[in-house]
Amino acid sequence: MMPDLTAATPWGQNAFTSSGVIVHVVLRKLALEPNAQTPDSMRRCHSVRVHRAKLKGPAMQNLPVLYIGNKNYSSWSLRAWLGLRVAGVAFEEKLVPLRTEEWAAKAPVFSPSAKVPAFFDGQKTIWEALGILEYIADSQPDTMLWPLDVDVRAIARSVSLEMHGGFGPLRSSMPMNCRKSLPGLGRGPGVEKDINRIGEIFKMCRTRYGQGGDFLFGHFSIADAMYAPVVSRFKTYGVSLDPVGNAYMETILALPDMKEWYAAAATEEWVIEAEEVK
Ligand SMILES: N[C@@H](CCC(=O)N[C@@H](CS)C(=O)NCC(=O)O)C(=O)O
Repeated sequence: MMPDLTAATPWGQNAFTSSGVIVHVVLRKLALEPNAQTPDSMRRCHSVRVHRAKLKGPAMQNLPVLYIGNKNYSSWSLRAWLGLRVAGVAFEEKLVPLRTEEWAAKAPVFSPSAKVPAFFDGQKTIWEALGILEYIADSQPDTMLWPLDVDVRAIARSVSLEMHGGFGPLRSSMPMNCRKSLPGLGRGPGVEKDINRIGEIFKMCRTRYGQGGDFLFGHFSIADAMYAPVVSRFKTYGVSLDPVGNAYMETILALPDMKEWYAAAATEEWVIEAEEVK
């Protein structure tokens, strides 16, 4: 069992976000169109934020902790963070800046893989963005993080895993950089093929499975969390898709949680030269 780092604060406030501890509580209600795969009990309205507060002291002690890296650069952190936020999971975030001495000291302690994201639920640590989101989907099914229908869920898992293990050329040539606008850059070998495949995925999901809402499978799912950093990259490097894909990208970028992530990234002062495309 990993040590309970939630209670320990030797790292100090500087290790965390500029706003300190952020606690986010949302009653996620799903506003789905009447849909054969959605029972009445699950047809609630989507992402209604009813409470957001900063809690201090004892009130936050039992919250799970999500360890993340720099918001400007850490695409895997964004996947887990956005999934938890849109799903309405209450958590405390702890940001440890990548490639710093602080990182070298802490990462092996908070995560078995020494990578972010890592999620400590008070008893155990879960790592890998997809592993964390799968855990929330399993342990809190009301979050509706996967489509209900088994067949549709299988497709959602397939596209999520395609993202988890694929698109290496795009990921290395177009590192996530929320602060920058670099249209036309990042076109390394193999990137065009990745862009085309991602465009196909967005179009296929939206047209076949997206009728119940604006996301890949209608309501927000893990698949959207997995592709959110790709949308961010396409914004940074000026990648345009077909009208269906472009509308989907607008939906992701307009999410209030996505905007909050961007606003925090804009205030970060760390610069990782190796991640900066010139
Ligand atoms: N497959 C992992 C990837 C995690 C990952 O590579 N995270 C990066 C930050 S975006 C990291 O921790 N890098 C630090 C390092 O490699 O030392 C996941 O899905 O979470």
